[in-house]
Amino acid sequence: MILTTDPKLKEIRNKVEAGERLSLDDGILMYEPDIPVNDLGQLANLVRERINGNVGYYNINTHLNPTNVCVYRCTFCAFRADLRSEKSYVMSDEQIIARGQEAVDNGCTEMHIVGGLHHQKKFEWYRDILQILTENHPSLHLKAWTPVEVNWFEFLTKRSIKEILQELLDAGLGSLPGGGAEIFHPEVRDKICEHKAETKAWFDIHRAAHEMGIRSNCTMLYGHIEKPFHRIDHLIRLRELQDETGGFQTFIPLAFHPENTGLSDIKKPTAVMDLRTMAISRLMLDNIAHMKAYWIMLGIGTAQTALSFGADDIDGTVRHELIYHDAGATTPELLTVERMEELIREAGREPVERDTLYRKVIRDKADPKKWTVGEKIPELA
Ligand code: V47
Repeated sequence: MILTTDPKLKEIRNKVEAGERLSLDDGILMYEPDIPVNDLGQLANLVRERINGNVGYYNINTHLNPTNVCVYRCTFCAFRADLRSEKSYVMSDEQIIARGQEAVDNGCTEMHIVGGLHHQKKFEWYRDILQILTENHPSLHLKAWTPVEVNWFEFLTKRSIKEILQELLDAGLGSLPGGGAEIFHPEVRDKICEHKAETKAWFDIHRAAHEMGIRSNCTMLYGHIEKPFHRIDHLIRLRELQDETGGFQTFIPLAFHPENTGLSDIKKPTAVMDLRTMAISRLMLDNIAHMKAYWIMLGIGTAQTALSFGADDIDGTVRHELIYHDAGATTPELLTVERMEELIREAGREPVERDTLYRKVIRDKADPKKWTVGEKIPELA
């Protein structure tokens, strides 16, 4: 039940209660600083509970960043390195297989794989990372390579998006992660990640993936040089592709972490901005089933609170995360399943383990490292 609503939100509240779509102007209004974040939270919670009830989803996963060497110099990135820098690395096949083994030993269902665009590596190197993981650890779902990598593979191979995606599927690709979206509007994109996969390329790749039956996630990097208009424009562009294909599973708003980046003079977004952005995202993206509060990036307390501000998922146990930790994240490197469940319960939600494709995971009671997938979690009507 909604207890209070600022009079300026009356029309928006009526639309949300009636299940009507919010406009660009509605979105921009919700970012006005005098709009109480709690009122937005209550509205977003209404939508969240309508779609996902009282459940708080999580998964057991690990990250793999095979190299940090990257041809691009995105101003917000603290992870990338030049080939000759002391910080640069490239993982060997043996190291990658060992990471897969560690993931299986820890009961992971998913490996999240993204990395730099190494100018001395061919497409086949990226493809074969999936191949060797699939051959050695077939139970892992490989959520791998964003449109930034796929766009680079197009440049390297001169093949079409669908040919590339088909080769990746044949090598074991399970789904696409949501990264590389940053901010789509050229006024911002051209300043923070010039040359990197352009907005049209990002959408063409997700569209092609969805047409091939590959599910994907989507993100937005906020809290740097963008304005509310750019954020809402970004969300509406995602909503439009989702109307067309229905292929996005979850949206992850990503708060900018400034440390060690080219934008280190900017302050990290506050928890209030994080919660406002989560709530507005839930309200604007009426056709995407899930909203992730990525605890690594938000911090544990804000991620828990976000479960009442529109989010229904706190991502995974995570292990070996580098992108945020290189940029100053102070969150732990991983959380145990017990801790994840405890945090979700403490936030008043019922923890449910899901796999990457939002199917319930059923664990073997005698040996929790063994699991099978259960029913698919219903999506939007
Ligand atoms: O694309 C990079 C962002 C993204 C910084 O699909 C930064 O389930 C903040 O996409 N401060 C990668 N953000 C992470 C990502 C992701 C994370 C969790 C789950 C999923 C999923 C996807 O991180 C990049 C970029 O937008 N990023 N550097 C930084 N300093």
